[in-house]
Amino acid sequence: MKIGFLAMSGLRAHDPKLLQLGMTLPGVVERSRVLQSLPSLGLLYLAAYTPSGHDLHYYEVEGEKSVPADAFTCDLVAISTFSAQVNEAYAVADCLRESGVQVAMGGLHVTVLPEEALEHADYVFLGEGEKAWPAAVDAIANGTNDEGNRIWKSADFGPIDVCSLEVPRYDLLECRNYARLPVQTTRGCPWRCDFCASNVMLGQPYRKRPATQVVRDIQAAKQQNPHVFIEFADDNTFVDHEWGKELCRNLIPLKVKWFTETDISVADDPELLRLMRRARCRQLLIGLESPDQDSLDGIELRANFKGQRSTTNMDAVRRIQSHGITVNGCFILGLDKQTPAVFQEILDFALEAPLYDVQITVLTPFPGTPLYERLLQEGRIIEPGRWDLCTLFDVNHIPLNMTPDQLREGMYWLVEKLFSEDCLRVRRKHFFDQLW
Ligand code: B12
Ligand code: SF4
Repeated sequence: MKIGFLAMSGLRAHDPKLLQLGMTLPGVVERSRVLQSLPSLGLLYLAAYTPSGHDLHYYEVEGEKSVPADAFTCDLVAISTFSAQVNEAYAVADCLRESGVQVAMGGLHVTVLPEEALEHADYVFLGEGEKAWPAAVDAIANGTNDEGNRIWKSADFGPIDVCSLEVPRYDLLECRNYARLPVQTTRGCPWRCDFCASNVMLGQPYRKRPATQVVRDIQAAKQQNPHVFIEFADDNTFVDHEWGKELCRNLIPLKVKWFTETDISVADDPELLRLMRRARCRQLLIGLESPDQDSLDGIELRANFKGQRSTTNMDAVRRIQSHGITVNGCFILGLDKQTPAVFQEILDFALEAPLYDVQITVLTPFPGTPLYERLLQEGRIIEPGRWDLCTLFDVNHIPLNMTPDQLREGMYWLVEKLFSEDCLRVRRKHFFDQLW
């Protein structure tokens, strides 16, 4: 069969004022350029797990109108979904199916809402695809999918062993010149933040890959671009500090720069930070969520991890940055305990720490999360089912201690302050000064 792997690329946001601001603010433009250019690791894994003998192609599209003609000549197209782009993905799927192409959909959104996806896809996959996908491809190709099985559940095929994953098929990216490529070192996260969409589908504990296999994948990525920057597509890389040190020791000889997401506990371990620096870690993205203790208490449901760390977050950021690793501190706007004072408090934190990079997002009720269920029950989702608003930048809930308009206005104000030339200079100058 000719099989296409179709990624919906580009970032999503609808709020017109925010978009207008984003076009002009250097900090925002810089980061979104970087983010636009990452291929879908999930699809590259699926390609690696496709049984041999099929003709494989990777496509990136921004919407229905940009689907390349070649995709319409496939027998089967696999599409990966996030909530924010799912309506566009459904439109693309409808279009392909009208032309006789079979469509398989998987990923976070359809894992939570498979019935919705069945309206648009021939096959819907729930959870990780490494075992279900090859079985389905065989059944479709050999005409043995007799019972017309349309829903394929990862759970029916046993756990995925991340210690022996195939190399993602970076070679399918061919001549597209990606400056950054994703590599995975871990799957999942031991914590359970009530708003987090990442681990709603994994259904398996936090898993770490052997460092040697991560090295193998980076080498494969380097074959596409010897100067590639690696983005670890993890939720929380350095939970296990000893494993993290081993990983870094293995990364040092590769001389490759990298970025990852992790929790603030890395700051407790100077040896780990030194090794990360030697291994060329350029930035850690860390969910600080809010500068005040009240808002953080209770948002992590297992051990109140974020509430417990709140008072030491600023020192922790400083310790990490003093090792020459920049921190991208993420804050969520619209948490239940936040009042309109939070916008100024975030600005103060960012300037005082100071944070090299800052990411602010709006509290987003992603389907399948505890937050979504709670807000729905409380009648606080403004437009339930508006998945296109799950961008992390569009307000679709009623906060407790401010109005949706106050939340929007506060966000505009904060974006303008945080990403202005002046503020960027202050935040970044300190980082470089302390290195000398
Ligand atoms: C790296 C990353 C990005 C990258 C690359 C995205 C990409 N093209 O894949 C960039 C920076 C571009 C990005 C952008 C966005 N992201 Co993002 N991103 C991530 C991150 C950190 C890792 C994703 C990843 O690579 N995982 C590793 C791979 C191996 O796993 P996977 O993709 O889930 O694929 C597996 C299964 O899902 C399944 N599968 C997936 N697709 C299919 C299809 C078929 C047919 C089958 C059989 C199986 C299958 O099999 C795969 C292998 O096991 C996740 C966090 C997370 N844990 O998912 C957030 C995350 C996915 N992102 C999120 C969001 C909101 C976005 C944006 C919408 C933000 C925005 N405003 O634009 C955009 C949307 C991008 C787009 N155009 O669709 C949310 C999505 C929540 C949701 N329910 O929708 C997440 C969960 C972050 C969060 N905690 O909120 N993202
Ligand atoms: S620490 Fe991060 S990845 Fe882990 S559950 Fe919380 S938000 Fe999700």
